[in-house]
Formats: sequence, C-alpha cells, structure tokens
Amino acid sequence: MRFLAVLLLSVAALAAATPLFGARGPSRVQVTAFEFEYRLSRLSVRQGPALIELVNYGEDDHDLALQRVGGTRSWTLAKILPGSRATLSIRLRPGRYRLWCAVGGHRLRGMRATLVVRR
Ligand SMILES: [Cu+2]
Repeated sequence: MRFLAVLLLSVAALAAATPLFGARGPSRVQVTAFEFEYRLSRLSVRQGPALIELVNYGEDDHDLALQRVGGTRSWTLAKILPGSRATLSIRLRPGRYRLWCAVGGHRLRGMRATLVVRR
C-alpha cells in the first residue's frame, strides 16, 4: 500500500514536470514594489503568454503600467495596497517592455524597469 502511494506520488510529480503535448505554461515575472524601486524576478522571458505579478512590499500604494517600446498600447494593473498582490495576464511580443509605477511621481523617483522579451 505504501509502495502504491509512493508510485502515485512519483507519477504525479512526473506529470507536473512534463508538459503534455509540448504545451508550455505562461512565463512568469514577479515585480516587487518598494519605495521607490521595482525589482524583477527575471529581466528577460520568452515571447508568448505571460503572467506578471505585482507584489507590493512597500508602505505606500503602488500600481503597474507596461508598454512595449515602439508600441502604442499599454497595460495596467490598478493600484494595490501595501502587502497585497495582483496579476496581469498578457501575451508578450519580442522586444523590450517598459514597466513603471504610475502613482504620483514614483516613476521619476525610480519605480521603473525594462523587461526583454526573446523570440
Ligand atoms: Cu509606486
């Protein structure tokens, strides 16, 4: 019985580690907000679907705006309270994306970053 449980756990672990039919989950980027700084969990990701999570580790409210360099469309996550988080689901195209906090003068004070999207 114990062997069976271990076997099932192994199968579950293997299934979780092996993408079925070549499908790949979305890229994930965590943006940690402080006064007055953004820290990205990674500076580059592959093109395609992505989840960008904003985590507010600061003492003030912060938000997230994002725009591809050369593009016209921008995406935003609404302002969130200290200690909270929010996630933006987006399809990224190759290029560079600017990220910034649009609250008050936060962008000028340092809450900005660049994310590179690879082919
Ligand atoms: Cu801010």
